[in-house]
Amino acid sequence: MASPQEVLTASGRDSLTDQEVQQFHQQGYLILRGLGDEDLRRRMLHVTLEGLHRSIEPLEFEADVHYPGAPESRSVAGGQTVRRLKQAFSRDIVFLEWIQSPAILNRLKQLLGPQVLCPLAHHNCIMTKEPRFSSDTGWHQDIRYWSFEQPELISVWLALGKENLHNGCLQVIPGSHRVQYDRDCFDDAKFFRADLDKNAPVLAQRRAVELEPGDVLFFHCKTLHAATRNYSEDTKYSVVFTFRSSDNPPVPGSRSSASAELLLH
Ligand SMILES: O=C(O)CCC(=O)C(=O)O
Repeated sequence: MASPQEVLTASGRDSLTDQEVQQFHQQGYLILRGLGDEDLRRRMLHVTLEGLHRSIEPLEFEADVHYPGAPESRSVAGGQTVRRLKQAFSRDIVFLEWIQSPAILNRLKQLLGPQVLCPLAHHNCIMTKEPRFSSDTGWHQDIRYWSFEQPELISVWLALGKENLHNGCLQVIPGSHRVQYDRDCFDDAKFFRADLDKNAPVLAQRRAVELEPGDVLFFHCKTLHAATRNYSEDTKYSVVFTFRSSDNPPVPGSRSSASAELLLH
């Protein structure tokens, strides 16, 4: 469970307090309660359910990732279970409205600087976690496959419904974004190894990011995080985007530079 000091309530403000800014920099994540505008949240959920119902591409399937618990291929039982509705921005204007709302953009500016961009190459999706055929995502840092001049990006995660340990909420390691871990702490796929004795004290610090509908998590691209499969009866839905400052461009020729970016106003 997140401790009370880590849980802050938006309380009508459209900015972070100094304490919240400091907390983000120290912990590498920040939970903000009730930040998602209720009308926008409902519209995003509607677009999500519609996208699933009509199988609107591009989709990522659980079977594509080969994580523990995932169906072996798209053709076996559960093989058509969707893991992500990709390209969220191309699905409905509501996602742009959400990230451009002062509640989000003002806070990002406080953390990243006056000019904020949203790379479309990363996240830009709705994560769906189905009860029966979802998978375990191992401990990792999102920056592992991203290429920017500096490892300084922030992801914003909006809970469209409840998120808890039972349905596979995110878990994070506070302060891990400030630590340089040895290369051998990670496996070949750059997952932080849970089977390694020397990683045990790090993983013992895990915190569950339990969210109510409309709660938002800001987290740093080097923050170690993981999530289990969904053990509940209901699907979990979360909207995720990533942001950078204008002085931290993607490395030319990398996958991070291969897609357009939104300059936010
Ligand atoms: O919800 C999950 O299973 C984890 C998602 C995640 O960590 C990611 O996509 O980077």
